[in-house]
Amino acid sequence: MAIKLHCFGESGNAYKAALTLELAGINWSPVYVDFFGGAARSDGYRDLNIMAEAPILVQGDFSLSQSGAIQQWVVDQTGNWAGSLRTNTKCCAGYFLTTIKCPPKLA
Ligand SMILES: N[C@@H](CCC(=O)N[C@@H](CS)C(=O)NCC(=O)O)C(=O)O
Repeated sequence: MAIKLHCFGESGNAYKAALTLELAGINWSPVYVDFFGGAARSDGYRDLNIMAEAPILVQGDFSLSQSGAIQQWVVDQTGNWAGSLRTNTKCCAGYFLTTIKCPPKLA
């Protein structure tokens, strides 16, 4: 079933999801959201995504918002870009340390 990503070019979050779909070799197509024209605030779009955000991935009755969740979905579907446990652990640790702004001694 066709995979659509509701997105717009200026959105880094949409780009993140689109790039992952593309690099994983998934057959998908974009649906342009006229974000700056207020399309994401329309009732129709809110029916699709109650948070009124882009991107959102739609495949038939299935829909998924949040660029990170879309990336994980791509990994789950394809096994591509999963990385190794070791790399992922390092990434998570790095993210955690930079996010909580550890004192330099701990980081
Ligand atoms: N956590 C979300 C954030 C998505 C997001 O904030 N998208 C922006 C466009 S880049 C948006 O739609 N914002 C809604 C608004 O500002 O009203 C994700 O990663 O997908």
